[in-house]
Amino acid sequence: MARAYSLRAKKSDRFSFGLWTIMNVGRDPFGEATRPPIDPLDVIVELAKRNVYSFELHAEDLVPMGTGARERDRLVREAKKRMGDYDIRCTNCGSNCFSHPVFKDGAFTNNNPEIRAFAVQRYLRAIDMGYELGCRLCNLWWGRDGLEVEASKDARDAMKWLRECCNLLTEYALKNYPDYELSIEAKPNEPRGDIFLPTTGHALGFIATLDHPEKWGVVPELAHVRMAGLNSVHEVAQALEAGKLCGIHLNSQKPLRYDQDIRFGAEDLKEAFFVVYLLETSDYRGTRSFDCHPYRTEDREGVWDFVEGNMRTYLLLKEKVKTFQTDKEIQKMLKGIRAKQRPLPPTKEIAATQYDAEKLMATRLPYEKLDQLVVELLLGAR
Ligand code: XUL
Ligand code: MN
Repeated sequence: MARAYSLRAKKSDRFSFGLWTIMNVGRDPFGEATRPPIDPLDVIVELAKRNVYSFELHAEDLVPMGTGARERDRLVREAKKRMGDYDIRCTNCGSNCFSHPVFKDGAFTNNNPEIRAFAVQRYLRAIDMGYELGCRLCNLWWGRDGLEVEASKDARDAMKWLRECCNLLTEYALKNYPDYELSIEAKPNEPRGDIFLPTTGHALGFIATLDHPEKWGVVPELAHVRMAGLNSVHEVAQALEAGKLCGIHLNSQKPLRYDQDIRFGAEDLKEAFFVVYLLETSDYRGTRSFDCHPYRTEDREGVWDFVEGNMRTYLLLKEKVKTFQTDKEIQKMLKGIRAKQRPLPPTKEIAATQYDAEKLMATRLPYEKLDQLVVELLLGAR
């Protein structure tokens, strides 16, 4: 039967990949690389050819640490040229302050203020580079900012240092690029035993304490939420409802395990469906960005199967969202369950009302049927 929709990505789908996801060579803590590296400039072109809307990067993905100023300028020029020639944008430029051994005990929360300042400097340069590449978001994932040894840092100091560094970045952005935004990507652990601000909720609480909270948002990553055994749909929903969703990292993950970072939808289709539902039924205009990597068993060709797979799953789930919204049985059921919504009365009235618990609990909640309908919809039976 011919499909009424296409599984081919369009620029208007706003798909995005981190350069580092494609540059991943399959190394893990127990094994060496299993495929050859791909040059970041080639990654930009290959993504563009597949109708990917944008890429994200750490400045160091394009310009490795230690590169001289002239070579840095050449690489940025070359990236811009390829972006123009092949029609692809850059939508987030962060900094890698986690790989180099200087950051072995953290960047923004290192006990050494000189290392903290060095990390800030790297982010300032990432903001400069991002601006040159036409992007307006600097997403911060402070992977090494955490600890294993509780005695080694006072977590209250860590909060103050994180705040100081974030405020410095805001000051710089406001002064030089007033339309630049910053965001925090939370993760509970890995590579540290515990990372500071482990969830998006923690990040939102922290942002409220910054000098300019309005400049800051969050970029939840589904796998990070699932690593903590939490509900990624709710995390994205909270960020959306707070008007703070700057971006999203889509991927997949078995709960409570090491950071698996696998293809979107590979493990958790129902959760993935409800995330797509949130993105597609809200006013979110950001990218649908994939932050995962091909299985270690893949060769170079498999990397592009991985790219296509992420986008195809998203497009399929987007179609399922439309079916969900037009399925008469599901919608009728939802209408019944969610009833007529209205604001609660004033406390005076609430305090004086006689609530009849027996009567209130009699409302039927046909959740077995509802959930089965969603399962059938996802399985293609509706
Ligand atoms: C790590 C992770 C990072 C950030 C970018 O788990 O998600 O790749 O997205 O630094
Ligand atoms: Mn990520």
